[in-house]
Amino acid sequence: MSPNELKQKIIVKAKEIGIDKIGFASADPFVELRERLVEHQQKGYASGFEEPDIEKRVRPDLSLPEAKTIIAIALAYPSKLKNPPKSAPGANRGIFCRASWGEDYHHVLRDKLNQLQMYLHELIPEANIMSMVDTGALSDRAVAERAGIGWIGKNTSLITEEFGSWVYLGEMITDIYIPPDHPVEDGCGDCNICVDACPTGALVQPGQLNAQACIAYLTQTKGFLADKYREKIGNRLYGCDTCQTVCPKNRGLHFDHHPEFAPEPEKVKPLLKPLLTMSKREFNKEFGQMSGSWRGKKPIQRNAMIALAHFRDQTAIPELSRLLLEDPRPVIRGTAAWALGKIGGFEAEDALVQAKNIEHNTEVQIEIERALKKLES
Ligand code: B12
Ligand code: SF4
Ligand code: SF4
Repeated sequence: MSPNELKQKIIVKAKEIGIDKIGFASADPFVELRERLVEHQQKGYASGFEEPDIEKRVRPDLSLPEAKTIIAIALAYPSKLKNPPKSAPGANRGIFCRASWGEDYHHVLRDKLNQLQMYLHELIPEANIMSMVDTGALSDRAVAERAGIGWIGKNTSLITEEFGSWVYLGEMITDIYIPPDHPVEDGCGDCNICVDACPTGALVQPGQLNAQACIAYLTQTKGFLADKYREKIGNRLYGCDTCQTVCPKNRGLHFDHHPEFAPEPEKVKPLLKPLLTMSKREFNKEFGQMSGSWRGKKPIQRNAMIALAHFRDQTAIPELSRLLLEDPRPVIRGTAAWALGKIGGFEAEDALVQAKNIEHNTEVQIEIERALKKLES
């Protein structure tokens, strides 16, 4: 079979198993990316979630010896909620980003890649293959860009012509030669909407992200959230979609043909107050299937308190007070103090005064002092 025939067969099979877009790239080192990653690390812009070894990130042959080709895939996910439940007084809601809607995408893409891998093995039994989605060493976006799946926008997302940036990415490295595709042209032009819309200025220049300032990252941290970001998070519980929802290339695009990614409105826009009292077991039962639960209950609970403060939800005061006075986790007590200071009122002040007398943790004490000062002013 010629390399071109092999490529055509893989493309046909990919369609059959529900892969929305496929592209082929050489497995040569990613030279330009190396420079970007070094700069990224040196400037302290990395999130810490990515593979730390830059050589592994830019050299596919360190993942698979004799690597020749990378097969990149993309799956579209929905961008709209049908009949979204609305926040109401005393029943405010948070939001999970779209990449967390439905079943965890890692499982869905891995399953598709496994099917494709089996097919390639049927055609070429001696092929060596290695697949990855998100958690692999390579930059999924750089691979997809080289394979012609789309271009990297100024918001750093990989944007496809057909599905906009609402796509998950994955790839398969193999030691079989398959003729490569060519990168597509940059489609941003002089648009700069995403950079201007970013609430924290995390897009430091077109295409470059300081992950440490990105809300998508901040919602996933487990410690105290820096003061300057608390107001910016709004009601986001996990992730941030702002630089994608404002993008004109995403306008009107919504694809719901993968039943796995269908969002359950009550899960992706959940009521906030129940999140404060949920046990670990209940949390896992409710949200465990979503990719947005990978960091566990604590960050979501912390973000839920910040969201309740954002809504100035007076009905949350009893629960926030209980957390401030009784929760064993300093981050939860301290954030509850901050939220009470923001919501205000006698009841909130009373809880803060009580907590001031019993609190032993220095960071929490500082939060309580600050909250009380805010209420005085
Ligand atoms: C760490 C990580 C994060 C971090 C950092 C994100 C970032 N932009 O670097 C945080 C937690 C913030 C994050 C957030 C999100 N993530 Co994320 N994340 C990753 C992960 C694991 C590694 C990314 C990485 O290496 N970043 C470091 C930078 C330097 O590398 P890179 O982004 O790949 O580099 C490209 C561009 O940034 C650009 N670039 C880099 N530096 C510079 C400098 C200049 C001057 C220029 C012009 C360009 C440029 O060029 C590179 C390609 O050639 C990938 C999976 C993977 N293994 O690749 C998923 C991934 C990038 N994330 C994904 C998603 C969906 C998201 C969110 C949309 C989720 C959400 N709604 O909250 C947001 C988007 C935020 C954003 N604006 O990027 C998808 C992206 C799909 C797509 N269509 O692009 C990926 C590919 C996961 C997947 N397999 O589908 N993520
Ligand atoms: S995900 Fe949100 S915070 Fe991060 S760059 Fe985009 S708009 Fe900014
Ligand atoms: S908003 Fe404009 S600049 Fe940003 S990614 Fe979309 S097209 Fe590009």
